[in-house]
Amino acid sequence: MNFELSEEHLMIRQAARDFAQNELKEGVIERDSKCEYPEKQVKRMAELGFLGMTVSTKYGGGGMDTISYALAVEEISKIDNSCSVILSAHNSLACWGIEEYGTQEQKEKYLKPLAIGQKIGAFCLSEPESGSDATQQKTTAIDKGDHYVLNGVKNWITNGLKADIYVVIAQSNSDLGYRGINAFVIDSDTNGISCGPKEDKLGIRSSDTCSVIFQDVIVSKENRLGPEGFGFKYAMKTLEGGRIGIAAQALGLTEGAYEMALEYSKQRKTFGKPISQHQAISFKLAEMATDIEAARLLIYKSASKKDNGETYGYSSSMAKLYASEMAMKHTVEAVQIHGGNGFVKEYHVERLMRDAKITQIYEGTSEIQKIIISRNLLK
Ligand code: COS
Repeated sequence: MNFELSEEHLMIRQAARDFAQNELKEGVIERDSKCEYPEKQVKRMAELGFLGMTVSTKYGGGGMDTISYALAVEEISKIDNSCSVILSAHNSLACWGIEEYGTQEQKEKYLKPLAIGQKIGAFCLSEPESGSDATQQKTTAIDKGDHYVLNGVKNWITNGLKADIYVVIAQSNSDLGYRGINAFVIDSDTNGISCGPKEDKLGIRSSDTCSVIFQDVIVSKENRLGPEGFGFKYAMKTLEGGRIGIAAQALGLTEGAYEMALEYSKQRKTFGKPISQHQAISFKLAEMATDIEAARLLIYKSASKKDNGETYGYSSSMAKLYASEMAMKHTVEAVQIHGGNGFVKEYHVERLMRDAKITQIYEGTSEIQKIIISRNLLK
């Protein structure tokens, strides 16, 4: 058992750390307040190779492993969780499945521009009535011989407004239940596709989350990903990997909050000594550090299983469950350690606390992770 990161991993971590500190920190409070999309910062992520970092080099990607990806998401999430979710959704939810299940033509046409960040990808699965129970797709993709016609509404789509390419899950034959569901790769400017307004959210406020509406959208058969009826499994496999990214996001933002709380507690004095010297505070710090380490081990283990070609869905659900729960708990504590200052935007911790909440919700709520984990135990 080796707990050491390789030289290459350390270099990637340092590059992501430098990028986050030097290029994301400035303006992060304003972007969050104004819900301003980080246009310039996303362009830089493309230039630095973070978009498409996990795509094979033969399609123009970085050819990096999942540990590298988790490290990049972790570092960026210490500062800017809107950027980290843009990166995470692009790599895990859009690129991964196209590379894994797409045809050569689909990879040439769609994966290559995604891999270099020339185009942005989004994953359209959730619907107003189908989130946790993803089998209940109401968006239809009716087979018309040489093409499908899509109708329906997708909700909570990260990168929805900015994406050039959508991966879309839709029901083609409701009599077959989940076996009638298909996955498609579609240009976002296809006739009949439109977006709802950008959602005004509690956290990750500068990322663009919106609904995507499909109205008589004609999609060629060549755009179906995987065999007929594979869409539900395509979505489930995609989410298995996506959860490693969300877990890494939860880890990174908790570390960000913890580091600030630790520093603050050494500076701030009450009753004649730094508050870190009061057991009420030092115990909180000890719990934070322990949970951060435990989450890190779960995440890296899950990433390592994925890289080694092992089954990892159970392990990525555990990592996401643990990391997102501790993120919520400890970002609240980090605000508490900062006292009144923690409630003020300029101290950054309140933003991380707001950002933490979504990690317990997207790509499967904590309750869904418990279903997946317990089913695995009981099968
Ligand atoms: N990978 C591959 N196949 C999977 C799978 C996975 N992770 N999870 C389920 N499947 C397959 C099953 O093997 C089954 O196929 P077969 O009948 O051919 O064996 C099929 O999908 C249906 O499986 P199951 O009966 O377990 O489906 P359920 O709908 O009952 O599963 C859960 C329930 C909650 C476990 C499943 O729907 C799930 O993981 N949902 C996640 C939803 C989610 O995260 N939503 C948030 C979306 S935010 S983008």
